[in-house]
Amino acid sequence: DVDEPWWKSAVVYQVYPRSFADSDGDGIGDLRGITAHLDHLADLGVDVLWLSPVYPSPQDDNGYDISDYQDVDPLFGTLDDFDELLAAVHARGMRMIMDLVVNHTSDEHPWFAASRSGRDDPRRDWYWWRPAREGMEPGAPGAEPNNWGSFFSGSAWEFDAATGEYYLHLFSRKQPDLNWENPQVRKAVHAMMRWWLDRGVDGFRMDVVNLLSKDPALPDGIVHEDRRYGDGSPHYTCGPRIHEYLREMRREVFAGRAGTFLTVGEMPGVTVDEARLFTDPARGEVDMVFQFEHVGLDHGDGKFDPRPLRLTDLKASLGRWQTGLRETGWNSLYWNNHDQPRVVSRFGDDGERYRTRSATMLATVLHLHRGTPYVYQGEELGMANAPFASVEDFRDIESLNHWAEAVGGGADPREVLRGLRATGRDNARTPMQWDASEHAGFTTGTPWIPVNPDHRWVNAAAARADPGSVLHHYRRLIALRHTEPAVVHGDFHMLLADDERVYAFLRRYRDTELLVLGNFTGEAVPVELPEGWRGAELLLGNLPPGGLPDDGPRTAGPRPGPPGDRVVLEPWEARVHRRA
Ligand code: ISL
Repeated sequence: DVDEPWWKSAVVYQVYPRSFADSDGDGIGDLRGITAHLDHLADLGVDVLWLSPVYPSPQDDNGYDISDYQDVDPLFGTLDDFDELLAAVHARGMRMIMDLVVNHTSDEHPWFAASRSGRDDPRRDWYWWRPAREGMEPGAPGAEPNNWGSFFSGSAWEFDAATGEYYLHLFSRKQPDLNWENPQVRKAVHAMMRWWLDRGVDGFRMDVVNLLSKDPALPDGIVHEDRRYGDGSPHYTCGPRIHEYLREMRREVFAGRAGTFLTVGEMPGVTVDEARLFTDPARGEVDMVFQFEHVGLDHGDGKFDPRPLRLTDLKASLGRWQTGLRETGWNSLYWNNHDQPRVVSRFGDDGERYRTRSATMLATVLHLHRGTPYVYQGEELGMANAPFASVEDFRDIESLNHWAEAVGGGADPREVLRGLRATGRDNARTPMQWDASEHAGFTTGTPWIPVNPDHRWVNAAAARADPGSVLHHYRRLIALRHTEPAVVHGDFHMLLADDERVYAFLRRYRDTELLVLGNFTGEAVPVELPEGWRGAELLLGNLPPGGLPDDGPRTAGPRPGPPGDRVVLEPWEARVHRRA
């Protein structure tokens, strides 16, 4: 194992700065706020902090629209504050990775200002400029260069009257796509990355990095039923030159550098087969990817048309990723990030009775898979979706644009609101809940988005004081990864693939075997144990150490193993058994 990369046994914690901790009372989280709360991360035992964007930005997409790659937005502080944070992270033996957002810049980035200034500007070709569709009046309805829709509703093209052409934006119109075909663009990005590494950062989480290479012909996409725009994704997802770009980046940025780095590529639409290529160490592209299959299983006709998850679908999907990257490559494991609704509301039960139990069950199942787990701020407290009452409560451009387009197109506003409440990204963006005080200890001012009222009972201070809290369970899971080699290196074998209620699998490493069981329902469920697990040690479970109220007395600490070949899992119970 000594030859294995360090990040295989690491756990990453994502901080979304705007919502983590506000040190100056302006209602927006900042770098000094993060520095002041680093012991929370150190106590959890995480190895890496992933910092979502803090660069200067008009904040059209909360910082994923960057106007200067080599500075810090005054909202979040200064470069000095950044250096202090980085030093404090390192002083605690942790590493820090930056968010690298280079599929697009802000339209207020000087590169784009130059590019838009005239058709002959040397930077014109740094972005995707195209004339109106053949034979159509520039700027007229339907004259866009192709039929692609944007991720944030509407066309992916914006007409620029000054030069009479359109520019491509897969996200908001304030996020023009960079043209990676141009070698100068790539060189500029590489130089910027080296600048951050020289400053001491330990790697990058690469935003939508599998969308960098577009088919330069930019062909129309297929228009699915009832849709206004075409689906351009086959023409930009894992496009023709993507592997070349990533290998070049690795070579130009990391080669010959002392230190140990982590790169993780965010890759919507990536398949297992592509991911194996991206993460094959011999190819030198990225260390791991974020795939999206398991967080799309409860989407219907798009993400804002939620439907119930079928557990068998989840097992089939995650199981396929485990198998697909078994020999070559590596998985990242996540339920949550700043784009996803809260997992306890989504796949668990966020009511008072089963919040802790279901959040710890979900954590156990995820963290016992093979791969590198990511914890998103507040997940370790069991933070839940926000009780948004109307569209006025939302801040996110994706949700607001979707509302305008859907309601404008005649959809039932109550249905649209139902979709936003279930999957809107603001669910993940309410402030971190530090304590039970008015604004949850997040700010002394007025938070940019209201705190979740459940912070009165779901908060870090209360969790710290309660050994049965979600927080302490995450701490135990992270510690287990650091002490039990089978968690990191064990192979993965799915059990009960057809069971709609229980998630079960084996991990095997040398002489150690782990059996993981998770009840995905609020009812007691009997389970037939596989051969030979009778009486096996319970390494970790999520029932209260003192036992259930009407369950008879139990001693604290590990409970004895299951008595027979059949066990009954309590509602939302999780167990990790070990035998050697
Ligand atoms: O949540 C989504 C919209 O349905 C995702 O498709 C999301 O946009 C996608 O995961 C890309 O996310 C990343 O890039 C976006 C940014 O808005 C997200 O916050 C970021 O994580 C554009 O930079």
